[in-house]
Amino acid sequence: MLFPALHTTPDAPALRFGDRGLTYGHLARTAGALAHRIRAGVGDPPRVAVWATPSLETAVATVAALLAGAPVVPINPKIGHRELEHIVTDSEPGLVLTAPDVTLPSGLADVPRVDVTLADQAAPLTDEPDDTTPAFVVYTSGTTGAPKGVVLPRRAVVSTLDALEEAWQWTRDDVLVHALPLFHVHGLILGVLGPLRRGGSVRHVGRFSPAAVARELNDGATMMFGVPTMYHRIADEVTDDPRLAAAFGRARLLVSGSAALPVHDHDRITAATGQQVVERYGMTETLMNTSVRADGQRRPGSVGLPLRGVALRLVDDHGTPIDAFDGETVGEIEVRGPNLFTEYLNRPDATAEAFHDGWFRTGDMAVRDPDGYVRIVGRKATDLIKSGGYRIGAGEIENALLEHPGVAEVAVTGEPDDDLGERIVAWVVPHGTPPAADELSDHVARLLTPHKRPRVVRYLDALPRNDMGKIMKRALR
Ligand code: MCA
Ligand code: AMP
Repeated sequence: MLFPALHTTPDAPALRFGDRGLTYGHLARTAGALAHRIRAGVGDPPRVAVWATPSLETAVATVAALLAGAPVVPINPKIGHRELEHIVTDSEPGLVLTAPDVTLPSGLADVPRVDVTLADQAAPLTDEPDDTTPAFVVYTSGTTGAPKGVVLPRRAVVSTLDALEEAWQWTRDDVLVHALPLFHVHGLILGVLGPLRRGGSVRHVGRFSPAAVARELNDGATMMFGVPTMYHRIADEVTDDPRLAAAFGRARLLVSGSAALPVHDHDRITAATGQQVVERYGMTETLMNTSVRADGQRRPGSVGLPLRGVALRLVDDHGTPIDAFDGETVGEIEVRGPNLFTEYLNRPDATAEAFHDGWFRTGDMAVRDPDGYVRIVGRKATDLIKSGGYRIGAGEIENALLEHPGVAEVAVTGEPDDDLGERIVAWVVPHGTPPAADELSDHVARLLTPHKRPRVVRYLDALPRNDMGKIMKRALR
């Protein structure tokens, strides 16, 4: 059973989005009724798309689909038409679940729509499927090509959330606050299903601002989840605002993930609030791998120890395991455990390539301290960019830009950015008169999604290439 509190504590608060909330009893009835509709309507394969606005309806739709045993494909509500077409064709959802007031894009016109209503109708909960059943298909970028659908079984969700219960001493008394998008692992699986599995509650504040999060921390919230960009903005503001700093000082736990939180931001937050932010490290394919424990030593720049059930090793360039715990020897992180995905949907080739002797190759480079603490020092692939905590492949942006008539050649790179971690830069050899930077940026936003748009466009007469004709991206930096 994924969410025991649906059966045991009907009067306890479960979800709050702005000023709308649901108790566990109300959630059980609403999601129970929706689960019956999903089972009756979904067909085969039984996947459902969820139009993942930051709303109660998204949370209810997700819980209902999980109760029904229909894997959820969360869709970014700002998605562009090319990316949507790919996801719909690849995942073949039998239904799309959405809040009632939404106009869906034409790319979903052929998928039967079910409006999620919060009417308090009585419906018995269905029997839940077993642990190997897929719970989610989450689309995430690779270095080349279109995003891949990561198939996550229920077992992965359960094992990750229960390992975090232990690491963070996470209980039903915790009230989580965040402003994360609900179409990725961080906001949806950790940030909504996490509290529901514990029997606690989540308050989503909508658009992120330090003030909105602080209001909830002053009003009983105990934990915050965020990406480093959010903590960077918090660090900027708490430094000059003692009242804001006091609100963050009140939290039981501030957790950062999805990208590295720079030591400078750790230090500024600690100086102003007395809090030491806890970092955890995960991936769409692996859910959570490591974390600093609530009762463990906080060490800025470190993502802590492997979580319960997770085996982690470092390997060298030849794939040979590295024994060193010396804080110096760098290797690629490989992981194994019940937290892992089962496959990339429709991509046996990519699935096979992602594993090495049964271990998942993360592409993240790290060192281990003598006490086992893991420190991530970089990534193997320069063509994966992390901007605002979103993973973005250079290749998909290059392909999108090449569709613009004003672009003859292009290379996309990530450049250090204080706020976003990395910003997307497009190096363009124009075809005729160079198009305005905004035009190229809007082109990518329309085709793919706004967070994949280049923030900087630089024009060149030619791209640097080696003797084989391959673009030398390092020469662009
Ligand atoms: C901007 N906008 C546009 C355009 N430009 N819309 C259309 N066309 C354009 N050209 C819109 C955006 O959609 C957005 O709307 C608003 O204008 C501001 O956009 P932007 O500047 O991109 O926002 P930002 O200030 O850069 O956002 C920072 C952020 C965001 C809030 C931190 O990056 C964010 O939410 N990041 C979270 C990423 C995340 O959850 N990653 C988890 C991956 P609006 O504001 O209305 O949206 S899962 C994972 O990584 C693993 C498992 C893990 O370890 O967690
Ligand atoms: P995604 O698949 O979008 O979930 O991105 C996963 C990637 O985010 C990982 O492979 C890491 O490169 C990065 N990541 C997640 N958490 C952290 C962290 N705490 N520190 C550094 N990198 C992180």
